[in-house]
Amino acid sequence: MAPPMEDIRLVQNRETNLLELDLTGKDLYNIPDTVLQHTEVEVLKLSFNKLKTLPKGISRLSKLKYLWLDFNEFEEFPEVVCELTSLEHLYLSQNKLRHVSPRIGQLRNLKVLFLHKNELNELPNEIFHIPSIVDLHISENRLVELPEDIGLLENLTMLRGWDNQIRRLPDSVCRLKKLRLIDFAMNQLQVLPDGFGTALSGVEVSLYGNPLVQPPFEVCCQGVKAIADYQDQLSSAEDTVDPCLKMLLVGETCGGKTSLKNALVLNKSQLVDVLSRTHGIEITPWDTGNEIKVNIYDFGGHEAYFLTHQLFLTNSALHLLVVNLSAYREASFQVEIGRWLDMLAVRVPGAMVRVVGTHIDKMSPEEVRAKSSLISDQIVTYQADREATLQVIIDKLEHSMAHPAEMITSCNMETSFQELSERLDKAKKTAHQKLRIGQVVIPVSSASGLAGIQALREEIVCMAHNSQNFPELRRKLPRSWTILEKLLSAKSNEADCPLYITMEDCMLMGSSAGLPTQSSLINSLNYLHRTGAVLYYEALPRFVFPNPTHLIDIFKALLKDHAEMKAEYFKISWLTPIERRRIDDNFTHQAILPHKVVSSLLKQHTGQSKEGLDLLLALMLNFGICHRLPVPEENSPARAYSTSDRMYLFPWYLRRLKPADVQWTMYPQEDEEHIELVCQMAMPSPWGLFERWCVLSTRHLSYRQAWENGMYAFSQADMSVAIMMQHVEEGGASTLHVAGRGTRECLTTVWATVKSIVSELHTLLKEWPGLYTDTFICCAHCVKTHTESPGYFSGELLHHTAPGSVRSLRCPRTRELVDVSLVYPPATPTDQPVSKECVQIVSQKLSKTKWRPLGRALGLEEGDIEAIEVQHSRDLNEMKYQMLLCWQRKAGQSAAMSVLISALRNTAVQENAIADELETLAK
Ligand SMILES: Nc1nc2c(ncn2[C@@H]2O[C@H](COP(=O)(O)OP(=O)(O)OP(=O)(O)O)[C@@H](O)[C@H]2O)c(=O)[nH]1
Ligand SMILES: [Mg+2]
Repeated sequence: MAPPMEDIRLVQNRETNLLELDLTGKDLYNIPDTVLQHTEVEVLKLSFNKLKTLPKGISRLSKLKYLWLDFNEFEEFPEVVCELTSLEHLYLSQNKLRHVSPRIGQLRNLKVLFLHKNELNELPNEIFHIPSIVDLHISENRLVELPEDIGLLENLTMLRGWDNQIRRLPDSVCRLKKLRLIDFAMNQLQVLPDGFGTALSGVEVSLYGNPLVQPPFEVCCQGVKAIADYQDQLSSAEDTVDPCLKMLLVGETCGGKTSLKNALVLNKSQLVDVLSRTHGIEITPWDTGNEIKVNIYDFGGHEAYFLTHQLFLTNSALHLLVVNLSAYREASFQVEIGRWLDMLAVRVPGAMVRVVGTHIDKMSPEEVRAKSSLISDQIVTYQADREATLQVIIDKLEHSMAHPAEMITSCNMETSFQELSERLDKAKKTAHQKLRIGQVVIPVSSASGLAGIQALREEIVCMAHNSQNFPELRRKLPRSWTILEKLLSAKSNEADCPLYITMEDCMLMGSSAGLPTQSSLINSLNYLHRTGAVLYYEALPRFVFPNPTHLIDIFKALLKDHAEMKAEYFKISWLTPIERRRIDDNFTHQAILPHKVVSSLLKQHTGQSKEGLDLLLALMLNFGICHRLPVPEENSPARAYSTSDRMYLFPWYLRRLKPADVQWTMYPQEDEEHIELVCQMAMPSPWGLFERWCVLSTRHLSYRQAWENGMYAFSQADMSVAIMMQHVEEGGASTLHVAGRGTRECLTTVWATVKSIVSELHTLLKEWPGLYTDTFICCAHCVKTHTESPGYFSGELLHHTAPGSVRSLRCPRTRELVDVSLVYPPATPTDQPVSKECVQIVSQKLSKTKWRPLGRALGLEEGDIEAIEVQHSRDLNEMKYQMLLCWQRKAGQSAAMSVLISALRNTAVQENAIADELETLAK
């Protein structure tokens, strides 16, 4: 059915001034003749229709610059578009095209060519002879190769080809000097072209989901710089690394993991006593008698360890999900299997998983068969449900794109559209990265007789040998890297191996291994960290932990279940009964422990010196495991809640509900503005995400009350701005909220604080690449008017500023007008970076007691501050200087003069004289 005539009218776009004809989502099978009469049209939008062909007459639209034909039903390439020689943008994605006409080469002005999500096996070479192309999107096709001629696209800035079957990238991609993004995730790439890293320096590279061997995946996911360094080092000398498979035993407590490990390694039954639970993680080498060695990571299945487990998960490992088959019931699926699969799916998407059923010595063969087949069916349903959940998201996004009138979630239609299509890409990529779960349960008994153990052993060896499963097992590395690994491993095997090696010592090791520069050393350390050989965190750049198990001991000391933790501090002999009662009270109700107790527990478990203890605490803070409570100002309202001791809050131990005295009303007061951001996920939130988010956010906050699923605080920059963070879990889905409130005068601070906290969340979320999330800005008008389910604006707006002319926007749900300053954050002035001279001034003049508060006001983590203190404890000026450098390094371009000046004026710092001096200098 043709759309009514009045719909077919030319409109001049207010922003671009181009003449547009918009027929998106009109269910068109053919293009109405009236369209062809508009020969002056420059933008023709025909997305989301049912078109299979284009009429010849379309060639009359000779001024056409933009042609949108995506989400239609083209099976044959519409040749006639090749006559539209003014075309600059051609969108043909989401059709069923099997080929592209070579005549496309006639479009000499083409800049953007979108062909993704079709059925293309190959592309005509002519595409690569259109030098004007800047953006080529060929993802989600069936391409197996790219021609060398791609190197001729000298203006190309964006090259997206994810989800194809491409086996190698042509060497000529290294000639694409203008490239900013290259995305070939989810292909079949094993080897990258020589010189790729150096030639494409500064380019954003996405290569996950490829069986990369050269460079290894762990190097590629660190970006081009690491690739360049690897390739550079490799060119001087290479070593073949002995294959070693990382095998993780995961699953519920008492599933039989440790007993299974014993059976595999010792080849005899050694059942674990039922009370000897595994604490943390135990790593055991297993000699399979085969060329492939295996390192078994045995994870304690108790909830207290869930947080830290995730830190040890890496791609390219084999995961055995161990279940007590004898005790298994249909209703146990979520606890025994589902939530473990959830954890793996979001943390290491695409990982290889096998389910092992233990305790079969207690079952009849029929029972084993029945339960195994029950589990297999449940896994199939689980996977189908997960796919369906993501499909719902994908369908919704496609629907929004097809109905532009409903989807306006910002001032600018193009931004909304682009944002939706990015979210769609993300959702599709997430859906694509499925776990590789074997659906057959492997039945074993670790009791005498070891039924099924030999078969499991053979299966593991067989899987390891299959290069499709673990292509990276047989890898070549730069000789300098393997030497460094050997040196570090020798160190970790020494009887008195220290917890950490300083960067200075590590540099010496590096240079004797042939890594002359610090950056080449760091790349190699990052690689070793990702393989699990050492631990090296960018947030603690001066320390390398040669023995990961030592760190596990530390986690063990502080992450236990409630009862065990209580038992630990009750054992501390030097506490008086009164002290003990107070500590117990604080811990039970507020999850707070004083410094002396934390130190004592760490000391018991790790035997560390004072310096070592401070470093450990810094490490805890960096991991987001606990945070140090600020010591409030003498006259601050927070004073009543805190003491002058150093106190640490461990959010996982919080069991209490929201305390009644939290002064946050359900709705904002008349004179208050309310800015709220919501992060939605269609599944339970990953373990520890909310707690770690709260810990890391505390660097922007001052005084807080925390409870099991929430935190209430004030902005660090202005105590009259209140912040509330909450975690809501409902019907298998979860949302994380952060809301800020203050009077209109404080609106800029409200926005700034909420933005910083959201940015902490987005940084954290990178640790869960398989998790699909959406961030929204809650409609402030809805909140103010107590609307039950408020409308949502796109979270992308956080990164934009409102167009100057717009004063208000319509809520996407209620269509009511809302003030634009409550939807878009205020523009931040672009100002000058901090000069060396200013850094000198601040480090000389800042008073002794203010360097820590200043570091916090600048957004540094407690861990950074403590690490600086440990390293430069004898030189105060150096400490201040390093703190500022650390801030500049971390904040990058945002390390502006205005930020430093306002931090100096912060209530906790109050170095106004220095701020004035800098201000004068800035003028
Ligand atoms: N009969 C029989 N008992 C088993 C088998 N596997 C484990 N057990 C017993 O089951 C209990 C739990 O076994 P563990 O190996 O400690 O279980 P786990 O999964 O390591 O437990 P956590 O360390 O707490 O996560 C112990 O009492 C074991 O002796 C088995 O195959 N047959
Ligand atoms: Mg165990």
